[in-house]
Amino acid sequence: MMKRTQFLKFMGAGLLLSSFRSRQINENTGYTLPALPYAFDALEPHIDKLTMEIHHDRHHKAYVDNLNKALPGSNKSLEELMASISTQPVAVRNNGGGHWNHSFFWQLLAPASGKQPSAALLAQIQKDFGSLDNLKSEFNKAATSRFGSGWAWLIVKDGKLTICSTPNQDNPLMDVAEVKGKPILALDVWEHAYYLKYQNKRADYINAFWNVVNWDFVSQQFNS
Ligand code: MN3
Repeated sequence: MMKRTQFLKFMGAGLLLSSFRSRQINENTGYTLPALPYAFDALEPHIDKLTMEIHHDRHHKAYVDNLNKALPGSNKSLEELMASISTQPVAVRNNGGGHWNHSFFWQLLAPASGKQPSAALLAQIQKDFGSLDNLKSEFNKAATSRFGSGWAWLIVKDGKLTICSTPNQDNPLMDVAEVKGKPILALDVWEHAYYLKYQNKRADYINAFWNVVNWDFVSQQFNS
């Protein structure tokens, strides 16, 4: 049996240890990797399980870890960072952009459901592009023609829907972006997003992507 004094010492050490741990965690919170809102295989066969696993657990995690290294103790929101990214070192631009872009991307994907844009979003699409098919073909062009690594975007700019693309991990929220606006849909066209399943056939990946667009999320972004 443990004596009372030993027991108290034991408990005290435990409390010290746990308060030290929680202090460590608080100090190190910074930016955190959001969980995927569905299983790794939920987007099969359009986006495969292994790609999703590596993309989220390794690539996105690395952006978060490297952002925390580049900006220790930061309490700025990612949106604040994006709006003043020209004042930040390149590591913050690349990793902060990577963190925002992927956090957004996971949410705008969902298991294939056959759902469509909301009535309000569809009306705006028809106004600005003529039809959803035209929007898709314009978006596909931007995604296919982005040279090297980057993203294709559907944004709201001056009350209109606009398609653009960015290099690397830049996005239209950044003050340095060529075309600025509020993103409502995006596609990651880095090779790490599709190479395991589609190899050099980026166009096949882009076509498959439309099957797993979460139109509920995209419509919410449009309305907000
Ligand atoms: Mn990526």
